[in-house]
Amino acid sequence: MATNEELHDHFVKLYGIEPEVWITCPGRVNLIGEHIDYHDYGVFPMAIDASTVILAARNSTQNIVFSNFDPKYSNWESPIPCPWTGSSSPKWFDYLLCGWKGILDHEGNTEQFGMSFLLFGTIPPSSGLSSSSSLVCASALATLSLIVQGDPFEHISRENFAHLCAKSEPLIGTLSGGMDQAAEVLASEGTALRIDFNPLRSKNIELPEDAVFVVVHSNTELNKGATSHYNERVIEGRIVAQILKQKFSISTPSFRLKDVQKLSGKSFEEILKVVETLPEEVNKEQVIDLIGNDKLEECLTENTRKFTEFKLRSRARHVFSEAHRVELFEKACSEKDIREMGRLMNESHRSCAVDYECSCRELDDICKLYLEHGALGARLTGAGWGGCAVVLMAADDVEKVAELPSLFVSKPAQGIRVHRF
Ligand code: ADP
Ligand code: NG1
Ligand code: MG
Repeated sequence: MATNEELHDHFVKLYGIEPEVWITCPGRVNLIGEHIDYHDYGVFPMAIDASTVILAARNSTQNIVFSNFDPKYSNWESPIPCPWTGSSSPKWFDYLLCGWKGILDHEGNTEQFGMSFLLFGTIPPSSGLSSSSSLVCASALATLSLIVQGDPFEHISRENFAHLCAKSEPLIGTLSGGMDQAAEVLASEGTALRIDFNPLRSKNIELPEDAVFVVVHSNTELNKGATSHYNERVIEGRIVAQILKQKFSISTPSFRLKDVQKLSGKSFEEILKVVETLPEEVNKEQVIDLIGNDKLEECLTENTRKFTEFKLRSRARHVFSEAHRVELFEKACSEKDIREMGRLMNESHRSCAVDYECSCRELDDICKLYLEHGALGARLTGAGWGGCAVVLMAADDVEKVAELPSLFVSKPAQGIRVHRF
């Protein structure tokens, strides 16, 4: 763990100039609402203490330079103008370039300028605690803070900044939703968040005092930018949306399931019944028979055109039932009913594991172990296929899991912030 002084001295030694700004951006743990943000359904995360720090300054060279305090990540450098527009096999610096590009595009008439960044991160990477978005948001705020004077959030609202970061991260190839950037930008210390999309908005939520959330690593990782699992799920959901629009004679260009449900006027219970009539495993030709080639093309992107096999019924069952559980979780939370919160987390994990197939043996085992030791609920958090679980314990029972492996006990942390030297 580097101290603030060490980071400052490292920056000065590396670049021969003083840092101008210090950015701190938290990671997040999602308590419930997995794989539904890209369908615009509301989610329930909180920011965590583990964070990304970026020290940054304009330099007098014509270069953009990124260094990492952790020597396992090599330095990256480019002369300006840097032609970067995205990456299909992202390296660590590509996440910084997403944030940098998002701000320059937003600012419109700002020319590229030489700048030096030093990054130090304590969020376990590829573990569902959203280290990736923390890099994107920290880089965006570092860039913006070098362009504008004073408080950058007087220049752009936190909501618009989070939205901009969410639009920028897909430049590394994932068709992500906006949960992570919103959680990391909008969080207030001491409260979890209910986040809704389109338009982006958030509510601070007090967690029951007797609820303790423990984050546990399954000792497996998944780099989402390097695999196609995540995008496969997004495309499957879009195909379901096209089928349901046809079924309900709905006319909208949107292929997000929340829009389809809203326009159908159906409740969660009603739409879940319709879901049971969908086909389960289909190939590309069968999808074309169902919705036509044009509608399928609307769903696909350059890097997802190669997909040939899709699962529909179980994926849709997960999305609608998970969106419903977020509503029920918020209600249980307001009633301080931690048993019900735990039950919903267990249901969420089951749905992720069985219907969405985004768990893995190690995550299932960790959840089971905690439940056997008195946890009220345990589920994977983030995209899954490895990474972390979040466990709900009654405060009085925490000692029952004292001997078990854990990463940290999580308290809701503060969102992204900037300090000027
Ligand atoms: P996560 O669930 O943590 O967001 P992702 O797969 O989306 O997982 O992103 C992980 C990637 O983010 C890593 O492969 C790495 O490129 C980058 N990353 C995360 N933390 C750091 C760090 N401290 N230093 C450099 N790169 C990092
Ligand atoms: P992680 O696992 O933190 O990369 C991803 C997505 C979220 C959301 C969750 C699943 C990105 C930036 N984040 O999180 O938008 O869809 O998976 O709920 O891709
Ligand atoms: Mg990520």
